[in-house]
Amino acid sequence: MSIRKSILVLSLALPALSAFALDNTDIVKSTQLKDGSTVHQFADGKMAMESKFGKAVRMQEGTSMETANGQSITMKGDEVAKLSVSIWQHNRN
Ligand SMILES: [Cu+2]
Repeated sequence: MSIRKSILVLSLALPALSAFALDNTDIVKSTQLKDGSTVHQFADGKMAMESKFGKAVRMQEGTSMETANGQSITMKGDEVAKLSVSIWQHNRN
């Protein structure tokens, strides 16, 4: 059985597991930062960092970030696990 098929079977078997229901529509806003990373904002207002290499990375809540167009954003939350799932699902397709 392929990995892809076992994931499908697993997600059908566990419809109540919220992580499997998560997709990129949970991200309401993605902002490119000056250093090449991206800050994603979820519907609940919390944020997660994606490095310029496309991996979910940690950032201390309250950290000030500079956007590519020179604005300043303050980090809210640190939803690294949530973003990891979104990135994983995105790359799977
Ligand atoms: Cu950040």
